[in-house]
This record gives sequence, C-alpha cells and structure tokens, in this order.
Amino acid sequence: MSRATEPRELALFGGVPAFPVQKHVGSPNIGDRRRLLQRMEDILDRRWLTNGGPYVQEFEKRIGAMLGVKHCIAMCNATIGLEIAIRAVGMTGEVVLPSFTFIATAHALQWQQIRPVFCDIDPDTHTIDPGRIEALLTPRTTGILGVHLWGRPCDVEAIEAIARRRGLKVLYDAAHAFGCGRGGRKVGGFGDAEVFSFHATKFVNTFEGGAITTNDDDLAARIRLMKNFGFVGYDDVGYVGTNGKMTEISAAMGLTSLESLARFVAVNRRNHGLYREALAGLEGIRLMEFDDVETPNHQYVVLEVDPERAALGRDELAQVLWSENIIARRYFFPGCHRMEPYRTLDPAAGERLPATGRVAARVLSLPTNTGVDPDDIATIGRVIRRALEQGARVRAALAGRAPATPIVVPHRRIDVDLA
Ligand code: T4K
Repeated sequence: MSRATEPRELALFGGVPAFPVQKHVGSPNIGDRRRLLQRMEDILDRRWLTNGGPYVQEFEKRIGAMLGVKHCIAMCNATIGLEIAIRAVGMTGEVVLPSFTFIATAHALQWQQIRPVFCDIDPDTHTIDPGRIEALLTPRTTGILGVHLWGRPCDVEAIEAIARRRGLKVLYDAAHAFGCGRGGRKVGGFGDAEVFSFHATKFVNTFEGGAITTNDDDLAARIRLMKNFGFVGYDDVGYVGTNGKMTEISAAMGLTSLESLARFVAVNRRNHGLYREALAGLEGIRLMEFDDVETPNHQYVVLEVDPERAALGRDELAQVLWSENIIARRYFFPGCHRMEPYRTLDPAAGERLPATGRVAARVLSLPTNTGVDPDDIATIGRVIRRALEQGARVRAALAGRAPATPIVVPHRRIDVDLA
C-alpha cells in the first residue's frame, strides 16, 4: 500500500508528489484471497482448466439467479462477448450507438464490417440520447447498441419503443453495469441481450472476462455454439464460431469476487460520498451523481470540469494530478468518432455530436474502489482544491509545456534475465 503524504507544494512546482506510488483508476477489487487460493488448488487437483468446467457453470448460474435472467453465458472478455452477441442477434449493415464509450463498443461492430453510426448522448447522464436515434436510421440499420455508461442504465423504455416501431434489434454494452439497475429493474434482462465485462478494472473481475445475459432461449443456444467454435456434437460443427470461453481460474476469481460484492459496493459508495465532501463548493467542478431510482455500483467517480467556470481546464487539472502520481483518466476522451478508423470513415460525425464533444472535453475519472482509502481521497481532494486555488500559477507553469500523458508503472517491475 502506498502512503499518502500531505502535499505542501504541488509537485508541479517541485514539491514531493502526494503519493510515492501511482494511484490508479481501476485498481482491481480483490475478494477473499484464501477462498480464491482454495479454488485454484481445487482446479489444479481436478485438472479441468477450461471448456465449461464446474466453476464456470457455477459462476453462470449464480449470475443468472442474481440478475433474474434466464441465461448467462460466461465469456473470455466483453469485447468478444459483444462481437458474438452482435452476430448472434443478426445485426448487419449499420448499428446506432453512442460515440462516448470505450473503443471496444465500436470496434465490436466494425470488426465484422458493420458500420457504427454514432449518436449523441444526454449531457446529464452520459448515455445515448434516444431522442436523436430515429434521425440516424436508414434502410441499412439493423439495431441499436446502448451503453450503460458508469453503470447508469440507458433509457431502455424509449430505446425499446423505437426498436419495436422500426423492427430493430437491441443490445446493451453493460460493461460497467454489473449489479446496477433502475426502478427495481436490474441490468441483465434488457433488450435482446446484454454484455458485461469482468476485466480486472471492473466492479466484479475475473482477471479478464465477461458474460452475455439474455432471456431468449434460442439466442442463448446460438451464443453457446458461437463461443465454442460452433461445436454441436463431439466431432460435429454446425455453425461458424470462435473461441469466447472463460477459463476455470477466471470463474474462480469471479465467484470469489461475487462473495465480496456487498463490501465492494459499500466501499465504492463511501468513496463517492467522501469525494463529494472533499470537492464541495469548488467552482466549475461537478461530481456525477445518481438518481434516487438508480442502483449504482459506484465503480467510477466521474468529474466534469467546466472550462468557463473552473480556474483550470480539465487537461490542466489532469497534468497536476499525474505529477502527483494520481493517475486520473480522461475516460472516454476524445470519443470513438475521433479515433481511427472512424474519424477517416466519417470525418463530419462531430457535427451531429455536440454533447459528446462537450462532455468528452470535461470528464475526468478519479481513483476509487477498494484500492483507495479515506486518507487517499482526502489527499486527492486537497490536491484538486490547491490546484484550483493556484489556477493562474498552474496555468502559467503549464503554458510552455507539451501536454504529456503519464507513464503507467505496474507496482513492481519484473526483469527477466534470459542469459
Ligand atoms: N465496453 C465498455 C464500455 C468498456 O469500458 C469496456 C472496457 C469494454 C466494453 C470492453 O471490455 P473488456 O473486453 O476489456 O472486458 C481499461 C480496461 O482494459 C477496459 O476493460 C475498460 N473497459 C476500460 C474502461 O479501461 P485501458 O486501456 O484504460 O486500460 P489500462 O491498462 O490503461 O488500465 C486502466 C487503469 O487500471 C490504469 O490506470 C491501470 C489500472 N490497472 C489496470 C490493470 C489491468 C490496475 O491497477 N491493475 C490492473 O491489473 O482500458
């Protein structure tokens, strides 16, 4: 564990960085190590490492029961999960999705020659704005891919009404939304299917992993075939497939994570409250809050820095934090439409995405989860406050410098000597 030191002078001005070791967004939540190690021993004893082993089956059953959804199919990661779900529901041609998301959402379509058509977001919730979807539909559109960003469920009622009217498939990228819901409805059963990520940085992690959930029996059967090369029998393939399987060791981590879910969410909720206190009253700084009807997992603490009102812009504040070893992330700057191949394929997309552009220029995710403690948050809050108080000085110091992104250092480097 790193120890935070009281920042007297900002590191930008030659002071000692607030943290001796980098503080990350997405530092993994880790459950009961003893249980995990027991399960790992069991896996080795059984000599059954992957291909639908007992831990994967248990993991799928537990998630299905927890989310109240008929089928859960564990995956090696959410990106492959999205690709398989997209293919299994029969999306082709064009699919409407937000640009304000992790690049994997768009790539999962483009990877299979489906054109991602970027839609603007609601600037308050950061999720797709259903009021802008219909204007983007063409005869080639086959579906809508919503993203429950930060664990905030999309406006599923409005999206599903459009889909019904226009005969479209609906998928949700629920990478951030495990354990989330709204108005008593849990993420997992919306649309034709939903796709979760259990990457190391997610609320529940399986090192790498993901899952597709659906209430559609035929779709679930197709997905199961597709994720296992299309095998329908011992020596028989009936479908074009790929390898989307989760390993036993990942499922063991997942089961162990599920057992600590209540602790993870309690810590995340506490952290969110502590950030609220630490950042209270700062001009031009907005902490993303959730509606009373939502059940968030609080896996992300998201700030918006208003360049008109705050003493520093988002990028200036990020530079200050990075120099203090606080590795805040500009998720999801600059928006998928401004990355390749999309910016070449649709160079004018930004014109119809004003809210995406505005939000992408303001957002900053701060370290949270079980990897930070209340002292860390107090320190991060003090650094932000101090940076804004000394806004003019910080701006002047950064003016001549090229913006530099941080070099992420894993906690311990391993030097392999092959000589
Ligand atoms: N859809 C959405 C909306 C998503 O956000 C994602 C993934 C996906 C789909 C696809 O899911 P997967 O196929 O990954 O299951 C990270 C994650 O790799 C990615 O899973 C996640 N979203 C995205 C938001 O964040 P990067 O490129 O930012 O990763 P990286 O290596 O910079 O790590 C992020 C931070 O976490 C760093 O500050 C370091 C820290 N970290 C990372 C790892 C792996 C740790 O402290 N420990 C670790 O073990 O994408």
